[in-house]
Amino acid sequence: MKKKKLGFFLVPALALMLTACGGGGTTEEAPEAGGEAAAPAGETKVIRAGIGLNDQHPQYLGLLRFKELVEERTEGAIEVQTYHSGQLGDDRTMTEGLQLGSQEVTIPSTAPIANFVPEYSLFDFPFLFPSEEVADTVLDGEMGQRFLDMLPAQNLVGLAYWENGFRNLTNDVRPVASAEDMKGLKIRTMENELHLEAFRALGANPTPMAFTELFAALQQGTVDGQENPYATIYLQKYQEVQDHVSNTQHIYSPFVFLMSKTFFDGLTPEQQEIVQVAAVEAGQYQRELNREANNQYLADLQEEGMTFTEISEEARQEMVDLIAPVLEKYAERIGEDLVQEMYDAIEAAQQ
Ligand code: TK8
Repeated sequence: MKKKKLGFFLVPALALMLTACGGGGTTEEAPEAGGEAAAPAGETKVIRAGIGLNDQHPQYLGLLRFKELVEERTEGAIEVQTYHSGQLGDDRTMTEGLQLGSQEVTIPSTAPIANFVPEYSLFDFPFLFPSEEVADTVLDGEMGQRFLDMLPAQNLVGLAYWENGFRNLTNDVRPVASAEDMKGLKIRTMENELHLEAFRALGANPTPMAFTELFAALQQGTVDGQENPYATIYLQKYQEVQDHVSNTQHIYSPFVFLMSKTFFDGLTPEQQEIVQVAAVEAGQYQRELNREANNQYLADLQEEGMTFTEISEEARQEMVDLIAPVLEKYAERIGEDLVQEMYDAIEAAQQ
C-alpha cells in the first residue's frame, strides 16, 4: 500500500513563509507578520525550532523553557520560534533543514540521526541502557560527548541529550507477552535499519515510516502496531486506534538537541554559551517532566480501555537472544572498540 504523507501540504506553505523571514535565521525585521516591532538592539537572530511531538508533550514544554531562557539571557537578541507536531517536517527533513540552514533547531530521537552518522545506531541497540539514571550518566559524560563530537562533520552541532524514554509496543491485533505473539504483526518502526532488523529477528513484519504519518497509518490499518514511550502513546492518542500495550521496554530512546552548525558559528561566543547552557538546563527540566509522564500514562492508557500485558523476565531474555546476531553485525559495522567502550561506560555507571 502507498504511504500517505500527511505533512505534504503543510510543509511547502511553511517553507515559503519561513523563506520570507530571511535566510540563515537572521532578520532585521520582526520575523512574523502582524506588525510587531523588531527587537530593540539592531539585528535579531531567529531560531526556528521544530519537533515531531505535539504541544502537550514534555518535549515541547522543554522547548518552551529553552525559548524562555535564551530570550531572557540574550535580552531579545535571539528570538526562538517554536513549532510542534511536525509542522516543519519529519525528523529527517528537519535535520536536513539544519544542514541546509533553512531551520536552526530540532530535537530528534537518536534513531533517525543514524542516517546521518551511522555510529548513532549504537544508542538503539535493544536493551542497552538498564535505567534512565545510567543513561543520564553515560550521555552526560565522556561517552555522550564523543557522539556529539561526530555531528559537526555533518554541519550539525549537538548541544544536549534530552529524553524520549523507554519504548513499548502497542498493537491492534492481540495482547503481546512474548516474541511468539509478535509473529507477523505489521509494526511501524522509525526510519532506522537496526530497528527494522531487530523487529524482523523477533518475528514481526516491520515497516519504516516517518512519525508524522503514524497516526493515520494506525487508524487506516496500514500497520497493526508501533512502539514508543507511554507519554507519546498517550499524548498522541494512540489509545484511540490501538487496543493492546506491553511493557517491552526494548529501547531507551534519547533525544539529541541539534542546532545548525552554520547558525551556531554565526553566534557571538557569549551567545554560543547561552544557547549551550540553556539546552542543557531545559533538558534537565524536560527529563523530569518526561519521567513523570512516562510513569503516569500507563495507568491512563488502561483506564481508557487498552489491555496491558507484562513481559516476563524469561520472555525478555528470549528477545535479547533473538536480537543478539543483529547486534553482532552492527557492532562490526560501527566498530567493535566503540561498542565495547559503550558497554564499559554503562557498566561503570552502574557501580
Ligand atoms: C518525534 C519522534 C518520535 C519517535 C518516533 O519526532 O518517530 O517514533 O519516537 O518521538 O522522534
